[in-house]
Amino acid sequence: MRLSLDTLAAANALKPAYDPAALDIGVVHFGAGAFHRAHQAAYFDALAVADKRWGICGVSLHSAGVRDALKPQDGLYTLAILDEEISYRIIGSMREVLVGPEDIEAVFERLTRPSVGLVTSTVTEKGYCLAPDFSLDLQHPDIAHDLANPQTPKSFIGYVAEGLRRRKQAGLKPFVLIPCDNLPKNGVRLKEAVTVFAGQSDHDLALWIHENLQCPCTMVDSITPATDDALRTRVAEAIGVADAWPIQREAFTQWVIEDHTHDGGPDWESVGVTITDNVPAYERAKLRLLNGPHSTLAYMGLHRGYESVSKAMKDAELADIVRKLMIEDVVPLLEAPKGLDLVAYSEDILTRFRNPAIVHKLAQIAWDGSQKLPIRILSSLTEALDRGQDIHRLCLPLAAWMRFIRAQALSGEPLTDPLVDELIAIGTTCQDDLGDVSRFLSLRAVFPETLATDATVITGIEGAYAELLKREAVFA
Ligand code: CS2
Repeated sequence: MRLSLDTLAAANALKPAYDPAALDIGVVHFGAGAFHRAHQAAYFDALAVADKRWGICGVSLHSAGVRDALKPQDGLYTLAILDEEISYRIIGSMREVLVGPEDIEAVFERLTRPSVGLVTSTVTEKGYCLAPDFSLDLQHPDIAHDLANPQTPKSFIGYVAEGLRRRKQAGLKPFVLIPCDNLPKNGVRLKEAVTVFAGQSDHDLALWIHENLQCPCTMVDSITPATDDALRTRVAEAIGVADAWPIQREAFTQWVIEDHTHDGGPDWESVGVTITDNVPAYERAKLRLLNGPHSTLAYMGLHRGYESVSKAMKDAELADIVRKLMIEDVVPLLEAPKGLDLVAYSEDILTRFRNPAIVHKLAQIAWDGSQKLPIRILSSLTEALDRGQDIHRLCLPLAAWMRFIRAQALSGEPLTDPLVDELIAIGTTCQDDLGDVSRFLSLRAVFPETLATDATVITGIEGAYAELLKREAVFA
C-alpha cells in the first residue's frame, strides 16, 4: 500500500492536523530536494494548521525524480526524525511538484498568481550562478542562455527575473523572495543577482525590482542526510505504508529570517522561526562553526578512511582538531548573535555531529568543495591572517580537499563540482609532492590572488599537505 491521501489514515505516523487538499498554493519553491522537504516544508506544514494559504508548489530545475515519486502520493511524504527518539511525521504542505524543463509555462502561471506571496529556494551554492566575488556571473552558460531566451530559462535567477517581469506587467506586487542556501548575505546577493540580470535587458524592471523586491537574508539549519534504500525500508516498516521518497533529518532545526515588512505574510514566529535584524551574525556563526567543520570532517575523514560524520567523530585525534578549529581558531573571529554563547553553540554542534542515529555520508558533504570552501574556511583563514592568528589548523581542510581531488582524479570516479574539469586536470597532474599545492592555489575561482600569494598561507597549506602525504605513506 502506497502513501497517499486515500491511505493516510492507515499510516502509523504523526499526520497533518489539516486537510492537505484544502491548502492554497502560496509558496513557489525552487529546488525541491531533501533539505527543503526536511526543513522549510516542515515549517509550512506546521503553519498550515492555522493558515491555509501557504501550500507549496515545488519546482525541480533538472530532474523529474521528486515529481514522479510524490505525484502518486498526492505530494505526501514521511519525515523521519532520527535522534535519541525516533519519530515519523507525514508532511502535507507540498501540494505539487513541477519540472522546470517540462512545465515552464505552469511555473510562470504559479509565479504570477496573486495568491503566491513567497518564493523560496534551495538550489545550492552553485545554483545562484555567482562569480567568486559573489556578483552574478554573466558568463555562466545558464545565465547567458537565459539572457538570450528569457521565456525559457534554465537557471533559478532566470525564472525569478522573468516571473517578476510578468508580475510587474500584470500590475502585481513582487513576491517576497527568500533564499535558503548556505551563502553569506544570501538575500543581498540574490537581490543583486536578479536586479543585474533584469537590468541587462530592461532598465525599468531592474529599478522596479530594486525598489520593491523584498529579499531577506536567512540562516537555515538541520542536518539532512540523503535518502537511501535503508531509509525507505525503515519507514515502510515503521509506518506500514510505502513511501517512494521519505526524508530523514535530526531533531534540531533552525530558521532565522531577516526582519522585514512583509504585510500579510505567515505568522513565522508561531512555528518557531526566529525573526531578527541580525541575520549575518547567525549566518556567519553557522557557516563557520557548522559547515566549515563539516567540510573539514568530510575531507580529513575521507582521507582517514571513514564514511560518515559520526564515524569520523569517533577518531579522537580528528575530533580534537575539529573542536580546536572551532573554539580556538574560529570563535574568536565571530560576533555572537544576542544571547548566543558561541562556545556552547560549538559544543552543541559537536554533539549533533556525534548523533549515532544519523548516517551522514562524508562523500555527500564533500560535493562542490570549490563553492563551499571559500565561504566556510577561506573566510576564517583571511580574517585569522589579518589578526596574526595561527592558521595551521585552518589549512588542514584545504590540504585534505586537495588530496581528495587527487584521489578522485586517480580513481576515475565522478566528481560532483561545477569546476570538475579544472579540478580533475589539476588532480591528474599532481606529483604527490609539495608542488601540488601551487597547482591548486593557481585556481582563481577558489583562491583569490591575495591569499594564494601570501607566504604564510603557502607555508601553512604546504605544511598540512606534507602531514597528509606522510600519513598516507605510513598507512599505505
Ligand atoms: C553540509 C550541509 O552538505 C553539506 O555541505 O555541511 O548540508 C549541512 O548539513 C547543513 O547546512 C546543516 O544545516
